[in-house]
Amino acid sequence: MTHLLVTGGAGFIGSNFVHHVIDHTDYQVTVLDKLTYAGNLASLNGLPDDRFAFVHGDITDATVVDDLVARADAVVHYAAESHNDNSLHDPRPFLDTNIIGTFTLLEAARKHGTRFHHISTDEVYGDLELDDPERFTEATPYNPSSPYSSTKAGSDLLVRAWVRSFGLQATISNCSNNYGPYQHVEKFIPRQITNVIRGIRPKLYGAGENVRDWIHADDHSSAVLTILDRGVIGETYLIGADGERNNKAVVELILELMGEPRDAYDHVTDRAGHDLRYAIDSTKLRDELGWRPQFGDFESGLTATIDWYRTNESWWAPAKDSTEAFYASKGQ
Ligand code: NAD
Ligand code: TDX
Repeated sequence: MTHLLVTGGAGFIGSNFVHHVIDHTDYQVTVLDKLTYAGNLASLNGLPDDRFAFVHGDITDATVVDDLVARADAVVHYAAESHNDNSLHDPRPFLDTNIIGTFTLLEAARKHGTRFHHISTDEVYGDLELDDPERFTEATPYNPSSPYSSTKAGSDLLVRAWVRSFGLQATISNCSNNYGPYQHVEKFIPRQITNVIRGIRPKLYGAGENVRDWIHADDHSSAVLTILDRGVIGETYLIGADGERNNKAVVELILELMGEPRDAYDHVTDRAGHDLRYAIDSTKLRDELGWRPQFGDFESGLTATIDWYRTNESWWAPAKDSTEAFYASKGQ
């Protein structure tokens, strides 16, 4: 039986992966999570005691990390400071967790010869023009824009160096923007859904022309499990589901699906250095490992996500007022 150590498993995507693994394999899972503002134990409710354990700790703590990595067959590394806007306000935790935390895990995996899968983002490739016919591939040069994406790029390069220099048994995946239940209300889609529920007008940065390539978190999890099981050591795989949409269209769709006028939103101060467009070509993952996304229809995925936020207010309400106060202080 395989025993996975999942870092950041109390976050949005990490918790989705833990549920996915429990539902689709017979693996054991241990989560290591610091429970920052972004971690929520309620996202891990309902997991079986005989297959799941939670450890409260920091991935920069070499003692805790070494002990847990020694007992795992594979590490799946999700833990990160993940929000661009926070990284523009206070970059330091991004360096600590994304760079030093990843380094700490890599050293433990090297020492114990443990299989390692590193979760990363398409943001490491910078951004594309709106009319660029090319999309990101595994061969696109790194060109990150924000403190967040530069620390994720740095962590990817550390993994590559540990593979080449020390023979670490590692793979990397870079995924596009995720949506679905259990996402923190600081992020674009849940912020706008919970604003509408609270009677606050949605907030669009700048003109809203920026394009994101949306994928349901369930599809991200199935892709990561595929790479963990069948990926070639040393390889990078891009994960995406052909879900390009501009932000204005997404806000208008949320308003329509929630029964509000499509123009009932505000334009607010744009994000500094705001990436224009992300777009993923996931041909390698599809052709070489046979992975396919299951959520082809963004509108029905979004409808189910809206329903989830409507019926799970107790999960997100504690973070809502402080998140909006932070944005208001930035004119956003
Ligand atoms: P999240 O912010 O929802 O969750 C991050 C989790 O990591 C939280 O549970 C937090 O408590 C934990 N954590 C933070 N610092 C830690 C530390 N020092 N030690 C231990 N735990 C710590 O993030 P998310 O959106 O679920 O993203 C997870 C991963 O996926 C990140 O690596 C992110 O870069 C990557 N990713 C996210 C997206 C997206 O759209 N959200 C897309 C591509 C890749
Ligand atoms: O209120 C808002 N209004 C708005 O217009 C917020 C919060 C965001 N936006 C815009 C900015 C982006 O163009 O929406 C888009 C999405 O914003 P975020 O949800 O903050 O995501 P993004 O910056 O694209 O990064 C996300 O995808 C890649 C995740 O947060 C990262 O962790 C992941 O690496």
